[in-house]
Amino acid sequence: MISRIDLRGSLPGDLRTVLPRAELDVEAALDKVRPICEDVRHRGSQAVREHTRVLDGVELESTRVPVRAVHQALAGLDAAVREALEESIRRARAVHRDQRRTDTTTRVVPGGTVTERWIPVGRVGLYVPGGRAVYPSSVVMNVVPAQEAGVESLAVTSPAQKEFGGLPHPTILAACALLGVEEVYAVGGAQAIAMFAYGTDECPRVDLVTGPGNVYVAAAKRLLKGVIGIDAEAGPTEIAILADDTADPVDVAADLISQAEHDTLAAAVLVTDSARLADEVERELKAQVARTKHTERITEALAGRQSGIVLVDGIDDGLKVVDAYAAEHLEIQTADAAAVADRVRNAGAVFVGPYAPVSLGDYLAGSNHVLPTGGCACHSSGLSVQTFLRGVHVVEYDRDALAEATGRVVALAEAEDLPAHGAALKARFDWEIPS
Ligand code: HSO
Ligand code: ZN
Repeated sequence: MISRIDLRGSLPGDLRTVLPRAELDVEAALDKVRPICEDVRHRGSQAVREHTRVLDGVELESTRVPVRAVHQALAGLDAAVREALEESIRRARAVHRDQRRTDTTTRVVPGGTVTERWIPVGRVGLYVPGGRAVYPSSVVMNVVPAQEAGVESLAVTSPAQKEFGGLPHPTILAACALLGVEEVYAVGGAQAIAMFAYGTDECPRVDLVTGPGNVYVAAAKRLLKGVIGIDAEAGPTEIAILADDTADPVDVAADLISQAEHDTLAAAVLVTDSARLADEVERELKAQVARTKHTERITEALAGRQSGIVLVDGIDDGLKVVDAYAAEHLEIQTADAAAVADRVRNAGAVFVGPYAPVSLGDYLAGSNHVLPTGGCACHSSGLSVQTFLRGVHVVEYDRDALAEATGRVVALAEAEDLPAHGAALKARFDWEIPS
């Protein structure tokens, strides 16, 4: 059901090849989405509506969802789900509010300062998938950091659903209402990304698009990057667990299964120095998968080459393995888990000890669940307030400070054969280089 990789004895030189990763073929989808994006660019919302009719089977009167429908969806939301979403928003806001950076001013020389000002992106478009993956929690994880960053204009789009009268899924609309987002579009796929990138008569263009989507959405984002800013490309979900003999096999198995539930390509990896735990987790996986709802999907994910149980000689070696893997989510279930977690270098998010499962982070910890996948955790961060801010340097020098800098600027400009650069300073001092 799940493969074993035995690294006891010695670790391979290149640890990154120990666990292969599942990949989406975004390149292949580019040819399909290119004409759609071009069409939307030239014909605006009419093209968006036509592609929605052909691809989603929905005839849209307008691409924009009436504000009334957004509020009606909230009125129809299950009370327990509403309460849980409200608490999820409250905790996420608390964490993301604390991420806000303050401007810094550095006095470089007397009379010369550089201030780094953090300015929110003006208008953001958030893509929310429809179909099998209906994730109101992802609406929270994208909207909250944008709002806390101070983004003034925020639009959400999600595919039109035939069974909901051509509107996006009602829990998506309800989550938007709870977050105070009233600008929502019933558009999915590449046409949604093109609508945001180029703007239409019904939807003003945005500066940045975030949010997960299928392979066509990923392809459109790759194609339109530059026209708009995009977040990282989201690959299949990954969980890695570093555990020793003290971990509970029932919990470890349940956590591996929880993320395997997302997708047949999801990766579930256990790294342990305990052969006993490995055996018990394997037994538990079999028992629990048989009892869960999405047995087939989970079985395929666990049996895939992207999942496995890795045996190592000790936690030090285990840390080397999980660092090389750079998982989207990493759980530490060892004695003194906090000390082990402190030594982790590469992971999208780290979950420490027996009472911090990834599922808590998916919904309610306050942390963000949009995290780097595919090994990108070694160079990228998850979604945060920072995603929605730009740092702008503001340079202020007075006359004396500029005079003091002129000789060096002229020397460097000449070294680069760009004398006009030096001249711009000399002109201010009647072409004399101040001494
Ligand atoms: N684990 C997913 C997020 C999610 N889980 C949404 C449930 N709903 C990627 O971090
Ligand atoms: Zn999840």
